[in-house]
Amino acid sequence: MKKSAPNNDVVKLDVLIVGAGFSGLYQLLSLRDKLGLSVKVVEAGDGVGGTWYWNRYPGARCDSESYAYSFYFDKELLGEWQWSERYPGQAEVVRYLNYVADKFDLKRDIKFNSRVLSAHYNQSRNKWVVTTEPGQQFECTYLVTAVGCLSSTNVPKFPGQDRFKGDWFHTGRWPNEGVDFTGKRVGQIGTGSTGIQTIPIIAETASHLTVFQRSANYSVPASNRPLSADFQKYLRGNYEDIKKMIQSNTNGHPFVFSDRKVFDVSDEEREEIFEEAWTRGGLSFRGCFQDVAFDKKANDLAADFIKRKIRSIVKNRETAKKLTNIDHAFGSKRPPIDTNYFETFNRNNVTLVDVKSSPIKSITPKGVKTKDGEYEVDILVFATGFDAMTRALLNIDIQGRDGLKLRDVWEDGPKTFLGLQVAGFPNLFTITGPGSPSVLCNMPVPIEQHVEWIQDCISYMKKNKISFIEATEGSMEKWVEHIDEVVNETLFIHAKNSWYYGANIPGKPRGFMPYAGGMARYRAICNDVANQNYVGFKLGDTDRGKTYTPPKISVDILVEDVMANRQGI
Ligand code: NA7
Repeated sequence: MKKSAPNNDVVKLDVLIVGAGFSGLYQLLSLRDKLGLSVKVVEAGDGVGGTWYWNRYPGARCDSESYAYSFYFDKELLGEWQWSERYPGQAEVVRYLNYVADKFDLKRDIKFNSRVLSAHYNQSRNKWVVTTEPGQQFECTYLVTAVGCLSSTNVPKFPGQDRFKGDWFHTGRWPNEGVDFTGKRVGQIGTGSTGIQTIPIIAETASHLTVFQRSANYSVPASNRPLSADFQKYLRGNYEDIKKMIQSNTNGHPFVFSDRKVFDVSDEEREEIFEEAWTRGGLSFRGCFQDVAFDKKANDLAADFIKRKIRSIVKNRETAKKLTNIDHAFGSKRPPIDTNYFETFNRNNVTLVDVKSSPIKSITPKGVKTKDGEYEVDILVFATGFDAMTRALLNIDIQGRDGLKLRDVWEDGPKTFLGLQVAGFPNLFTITGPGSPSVLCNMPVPIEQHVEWIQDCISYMKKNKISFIEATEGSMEKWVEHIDEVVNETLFIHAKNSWYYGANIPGKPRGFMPYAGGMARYRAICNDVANQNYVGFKLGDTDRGKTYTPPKISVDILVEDVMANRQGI
């Protein structure tokens, strides 16, 4: 790392945003063009896209429907952009984000190839001082992190890994130029949403693919297809209704959960409904009954249906047994959708190795050694996920009031108020931070909500001559309690080994990180907080030495007030 730039090179700004994915781009536009502030974005990659910039692995595809995986803040943009498929591939999402960045002339304010190392709050000047890897310094009043929830990769540390003679890649840091698997023996570790996407594609060209599965997973067909001209026409005429739907329902996806319950219908009728949902494909499968996501007995029937489907697809009985030996409730871990995943195990160049019963002991120079033997491979693919939701923030040395370190505050797990702020870190906003619905939703929906909430908040501060805002300790503690309360009403508690709980990273504190109370309820709470002059936050004016904490009502009462908006997970 080079030395920091001399002081006279410090870039002074109203706002610095970290990250140029969906969140960073829209936040830049919102604060620069709508509020007229001086704003820059710093981005580690050399292009826009965030998680989509890095995740270029074969088969990378969004599991939200394209027309909902879009910005809805600008009518013209909605009218101009046409998605080509039901589920957009990685390259198309990156094209879309470039289109947005160019349309709104955002790139001139983005500093690429620039990774934030530290961000320290200077209390006497009420400024954040931010240092980046090329040694650039920024000084800003507001610091907004738009670093994504799934951006810091998890590469497990197996003994002997550095002695491996072949090439290895993590799906979340895929080389720009791609990887040629033709005629190669490939080993892949991981069968989460990512692994389920890569496996069918790698199998097409590899001489042999060995899949190392630790946990078997449910998956429903994506039924991906080109969007027809008729559907495109329908979209153009109905964006307002779609917007209303995705912004008012529980998970930001363009479907509503059915009212009917699993046991309200006959066995035959239930089978038909599951069958129809399976054929339609995609994430809406879980919405075909109202109680699949809440009631374990209802969930068991959905799980049983999927397992029967897997058995009907996979010809080898042993392989089918490994694939259906699933240890969690359907949807309690992120439910993948796929294209030919289970079918791929019928190929004679694909082998499934169960590394739960026969764990990986080491990586050898030639391949992967499990308890039962060694598998020689030329290329090793780690589809092993992310240190989700916290690592990207903790990788930055963030220090708030009196040198308070975020790493210390989060030592036992992340704590925030609304996922938006942490007590002790004034004017630091964390878009889709832990404690917000984020990964449980179609991401652009919570992103737009956070960006607009932050814009309104800063606008309110300017109008009222308030120079800092900071979550109070009390509201943060109450929010953390509330996160636990709501998750206990869901089936997520049946998969405490998921990355939602931080369980995929050895030594990471365990606790459910996203907010499971539903986007509708969350939005209502955020609106109430803002409408009540930012109850739960401490606001003040450093120039006049005044600090003001809105009295009003406490957060737990507020939460009860909006419980009525609850709509499932
Ligand atoms: P996930 O969902 O965290 O999946 C990672 C996979 O890697 C999963 O099958 C893990 O098994 C496996 N894994 C992780 N560490 C190991 C070790 N040490 N040994 C064997 N297997 C391991 O990440 P994805 O990238 O698939 O998806 C993340 C999100 O990105 C997804 O939800 C979408 O939103 C996009 P495990 O299940 O932990 O036993």
